[in-house]
Amino acid sequence: MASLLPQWEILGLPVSLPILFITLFAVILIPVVLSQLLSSKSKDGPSSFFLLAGPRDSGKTSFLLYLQEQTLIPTQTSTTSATVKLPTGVLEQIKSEDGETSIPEDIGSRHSFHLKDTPGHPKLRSQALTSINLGPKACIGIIFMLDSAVLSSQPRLTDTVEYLYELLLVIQKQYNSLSESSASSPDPIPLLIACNKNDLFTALPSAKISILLQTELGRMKETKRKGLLNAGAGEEDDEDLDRVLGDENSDHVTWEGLREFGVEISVQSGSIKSTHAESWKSWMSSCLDA
Ligand SMILES: Nc1nc2c(ncn2[C@@H]2O[C@H](COP(=O)(O)OP(=O)(O)OP(=O)(O)O)[C@@H](O)[C@H]2O)c(=O)[nH]1
Ligand SMILES: [Mg+2]
Repeated sequence: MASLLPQWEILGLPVSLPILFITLFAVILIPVVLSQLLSSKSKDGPSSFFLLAGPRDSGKTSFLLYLQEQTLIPTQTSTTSATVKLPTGVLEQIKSEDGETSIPEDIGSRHSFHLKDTPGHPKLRSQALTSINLGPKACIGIIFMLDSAVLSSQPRLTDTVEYLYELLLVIQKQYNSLSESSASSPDPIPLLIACNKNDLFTALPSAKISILLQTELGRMKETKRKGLLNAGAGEEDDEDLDRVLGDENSDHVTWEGLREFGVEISVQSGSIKSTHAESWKSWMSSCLDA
């Protein structure tokens, strides 16, 4: 029986209409689907990374080396940023009864992520601040590492809070412009305040550090708002308002309140020295899974 469907000839071969459609469908759709699949895995790519920031000597480089080597390795003060690629298996290390850690063999190298270590010296902090990028294929999450054992010293507390304030302002500014340019509000970026060195007896617990930081950030904000009111005498100045963290009508800073300004904060204690970093690693895993 002769086919009712029209037939074409390509290179002298008869081709029916359904075959032609299926071929075109495969040729056009397969590359599109493949590129979508690959871009959804972009957290593996070099343009997506965890940013490691925080004051000097807090243990940022030690944490990076700890993830690589599973032990505390001697470090030197960082003067430049360094990015390393790590398998996601390092976040799922198994701790045996004798305290030894190992990476499960089957997941050790399946996927990877990048971690960017930055120097904590006040003059070099711009390296971290300019790395913050809330756009697509950018920061997966930010780890702000601090030394839990020095926060009872006022100068060290002020230094830590000044850095955190600057970092949160950069996030807020970027989030504001992202929100203005997109129809729906973008997701806040996850930020872990990693309270390191809790093996030291002067270390404060994370709950106390959390309250201390919110109070000090509030104080810093109050000072900036007061300066603004006195200087501006009621005039609005966009540049100065950019220096106010969170709600510009309040002196308070709370983690919940900062959520609508683009950041989701979690505060967790740990110690690289006593290989106690599980909560930081599971926070990183949850960012990769999100
Ligand atoms: N007691 C204790 N010491 C730690 C811990 N983690 C890191 N250190 C020590 O803290 C010091 C500073 O560590 P680094 O990793 O170099 O600090 P950093 O944050 O990279 O410092 P900068 O590069 O100057 O910004 C080193 O002597 C580490 O051995 C910890 O959990 N407990
Ligand atoms: Mg360092």
